[in-house]
Amino acid sequence: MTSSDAMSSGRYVGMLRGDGMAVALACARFNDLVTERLLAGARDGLVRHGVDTDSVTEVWVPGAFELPLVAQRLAASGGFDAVICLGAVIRGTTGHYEQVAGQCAAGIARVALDTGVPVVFGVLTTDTVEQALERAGVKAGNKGYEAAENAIEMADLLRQLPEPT
Ligand code: INI
Repeated sequence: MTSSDAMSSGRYVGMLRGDGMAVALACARFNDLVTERLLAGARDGLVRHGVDTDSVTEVWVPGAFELPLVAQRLAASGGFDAVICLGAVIRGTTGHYEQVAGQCAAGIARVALDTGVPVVFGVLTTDTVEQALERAGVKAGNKGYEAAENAIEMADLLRQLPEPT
């Protein structure tokens, strides 16, 4: 569906067409055995759907808790069509799982609403490292890849929708 089709039908659907898009990846170093795989999956998803490798920016932060601040800087810069946050919060390794996971999710949602830029939650929240690895490409898909698709779909949808007044 093209933008003009959408205008005439009143139906908007984001498509997986990443050509011409600039995307930022914010990745947490904590549990990097998992997050490196999410990053590889996200890069794969972006390139497969037409995003030029040179238009992908990669930024590392210490842990998932730091993702919202960096996402906010990236989104507010005006230089990106979407920001993808990647992390792995694993219950088994922390006593403050709920706080880290909760603040990360809430912060990311807030950045998207504050900036109007799609900010995707590509953060695994699992009980064990094994479960996280499974969802990072070993067995049950790759959440990084899915995050890339969500980012492109949302960025494409927003480029079709009317601008805010
Ligand atoms: N950060 C993570 O990304 N994943 C975790 O599982 C985790 N645990 O287990 O605590 C974690 N903690 C660090 C946190 O994100 C911050 O970097 C730290 O609290 C400093 O602000």
